[in-house]
Amino acid sequence: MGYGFPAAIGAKLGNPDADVFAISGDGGMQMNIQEFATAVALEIPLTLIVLNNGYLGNVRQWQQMLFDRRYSCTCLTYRRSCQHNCMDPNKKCPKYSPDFVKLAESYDAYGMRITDEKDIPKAFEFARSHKNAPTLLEFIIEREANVAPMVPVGNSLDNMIMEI
Ligand SMILES: Cc1ncc(C[n+]2csc(CCOP(=O)(O)OP(=O)(O)O)c2C)c(N)n1
Ligand SMILES: [Mg+2]
Repeated sequence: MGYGFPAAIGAKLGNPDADVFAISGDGGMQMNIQEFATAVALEIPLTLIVLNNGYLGNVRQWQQMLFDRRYSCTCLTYRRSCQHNCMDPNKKCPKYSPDFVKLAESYDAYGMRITDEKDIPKAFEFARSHKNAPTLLEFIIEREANVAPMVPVGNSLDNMIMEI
């Protein structure tokens, strides 16, 4: 986590003629978000693709599948005043936490939020049009979508779950 953005800066510096894309979750993106300062200062046109499910999803998936959906420290829209045993990821949640578009713009970079598949081509055109600063494309995705394979806690690779 957090490796993609700085690695993409290095990739673009080493290959200035290549189009460089970094793909990250919303949690991973925040682990080195300060590298916006570097990319903006060096006028590096990267495309940052953030898949935003509002969770540290990989860990939430364990809690969901193996611990009866007892979510702990994985919901990125959690607030202290939330119901302790919240089971509804969409109920009264803050809409954006953080607002990645504002965050990108606050660094003098570009940002766009995509909530509809039909806007994907427009989003990449938006990114491609910027030649002197990074563009963050925030894709809002299904909150509780899961991924395979996964290794259950305390198990060996032999017990990997291959299908969700
Ligand atoms: C530096 C670091 N800290 C913690 C982890 C453990 N970890 C693996 S996936 C994950 C959550 C990732 O969340 P996000 O980036 O939002 O992606 P998602 O799983 O939601 O798609 C965590 C905390 C890690 N891999 N690397
Ligand atoms: Mg996530």
